[in-house]
Amino acid sequence: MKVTGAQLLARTLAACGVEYVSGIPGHTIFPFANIVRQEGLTPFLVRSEAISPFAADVYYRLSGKLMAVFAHSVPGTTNLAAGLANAYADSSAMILISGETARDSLGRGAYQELSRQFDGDVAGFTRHLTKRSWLTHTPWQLVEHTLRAAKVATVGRPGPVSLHVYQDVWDQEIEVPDWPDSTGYVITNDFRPSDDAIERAARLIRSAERPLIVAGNGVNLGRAQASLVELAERLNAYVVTTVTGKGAFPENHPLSLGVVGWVGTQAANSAALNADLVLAVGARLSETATSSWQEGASFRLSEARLIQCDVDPAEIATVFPVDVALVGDAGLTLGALSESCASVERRAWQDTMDRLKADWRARIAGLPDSRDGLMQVAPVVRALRASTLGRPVTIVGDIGKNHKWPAQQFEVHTGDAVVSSMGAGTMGFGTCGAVGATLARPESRVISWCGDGGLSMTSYVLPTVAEHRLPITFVVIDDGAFGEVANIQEERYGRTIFSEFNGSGENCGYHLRIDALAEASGIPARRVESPADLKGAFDWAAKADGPALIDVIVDRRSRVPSGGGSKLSEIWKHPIHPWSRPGLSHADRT
Ligand SMILES: Cc1ncc(C[n+]2csc(CCOP(=O)(O)OP(=O)(O)O)c2C)c(N)n1
Ligand SMILES: [Mg+2]
Repeated sequence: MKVTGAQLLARTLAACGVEYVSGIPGHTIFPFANIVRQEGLTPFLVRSEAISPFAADVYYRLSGKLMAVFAHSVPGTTNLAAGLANAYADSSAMILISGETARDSLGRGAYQELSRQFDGDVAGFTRHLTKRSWLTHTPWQLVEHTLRAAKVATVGRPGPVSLHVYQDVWDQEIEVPDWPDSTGYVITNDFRPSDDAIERAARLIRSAERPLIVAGNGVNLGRAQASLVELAERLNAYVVTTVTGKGAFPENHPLSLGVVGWVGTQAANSAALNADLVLAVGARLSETATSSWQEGASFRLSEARLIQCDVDPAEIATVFPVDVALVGDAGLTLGALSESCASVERRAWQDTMDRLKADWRARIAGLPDSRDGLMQVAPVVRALRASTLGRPVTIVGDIGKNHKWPAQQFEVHTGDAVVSSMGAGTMGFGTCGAVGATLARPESRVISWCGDGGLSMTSYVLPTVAEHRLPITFVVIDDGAFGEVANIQEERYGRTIFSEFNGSGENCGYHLRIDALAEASGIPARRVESPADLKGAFDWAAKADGPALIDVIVDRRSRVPSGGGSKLSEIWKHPIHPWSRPGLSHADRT
């Protein structure tokens, strides 16, 4: 049978389980765009290429399935670079397909060719933002490279991959005996630590008096939430999560202490400081989770034993030395530990933690709705939680101070998902990423939680969402500023610059009408200026048959309460070299 390169690629993607293809065509990639629907894939048109990788990133995190994102040579591919880099930093996967200049024209500076240093070199550009890139010269390679790309993207630590296809390859016809079949080419993540390593870890866990489990993004990516609950209950051990690990453990569970680190809860940070054993699962022990690695801020790891489990050995013992390294899939590792450990009563530790947790809850419940007549953010989180009880919710959080409130204060229940980006932390993740959430978890209520800066930076998402009638509720925390930046500037420099939306003082009182922007795009919107109107707005949005937007006007000076972790504005004050501190000697550790 005779087939074209474009048909081969589309078929191979389908064979690898890809359902959605998202992007914008240009002349280097027309034949592929043309064939997508015919080959059983679902096209998803966006208003900017920048949307597609964020959508694919969140889609992969929530479904474990790859989305294909395509772009036209230089302008299209560079336009989606931020989302690609963001996925790479947070270990999320997708397949990027980029059209490249036809081979006969290479090196001449053809229209939309990147060729000053190397001929047709968009692949060179994406190389730094992907786990692996391929330059595809023949239709046969389209099959082989796609099979390899699907495997590399998802096995071990996930990451985005890219295929760069010369324009002339799309229409080349070849004779093939059969359609591509992925069986045997796409393998699974069933790596598990050795029995010996599990036994050494179990021995430490059994002898610990104050063990603490720190669950990170790897638990969510590894879909190991149920195994985590099983191990925590088996050990009777408390669990804290990182921000990206939020949702890995239900926060209404008696053993949950919430999020640890910069935006953590007092209970989580106290537990991390006082634990004598930390079991980190799929957690990098990153800057945000450990309060900039400062000893004695969120963790005191020089005095605690550390067991670190990760599918990528490169992430183990990067800053903090470990007592046991467990390299393997999160679910399989947690399962093996459950089989090797038993429950221990730790009354004094439990009493202390339960008291700290109750104190923290009371503090959050008592946060005022307004200060000096200006709305705060805590009541918005409370209204969101109240309006989503009884139905699974998926919150995709953008970057900025706005996302700290849900990270710290939204109580996630079984079946809920909260998706955040703490690797590259790119604005637009929460707005464009919510698109992928609706495709991955249509049964849940999808919330895009963002700031006015993030929404206006990516406002092309509004017509995209309206066009597809995606049931996303945008909750815009509107403080008329790049509030995170403004707050840090005020704390550190005593003034703001490049951060308040008032034309640098030239146009005082300017305020973008985000509700009008949404309505002009076809999304019904409400502007909320008083806490008393929050409930009505959330109830209205819940009933919307399609997207809705709530523009919440809040105090520019609002700040998330400190749960003990160190703030970004403080990190310059401290030395950040935990390895230079005295701690357990090597002899103690072995
Ligand atoms: C693409 C991008 N540019 C710049 C930054 C740096 N940055 C972090 S938070 C922030 C301000 C966010 O403003 P907004 O969306 O209004 O949220 P707020 O902090 O006001 O809640 C900026 C500029 C970033 N993270 N991503
Ligand atoms: Mg803002």
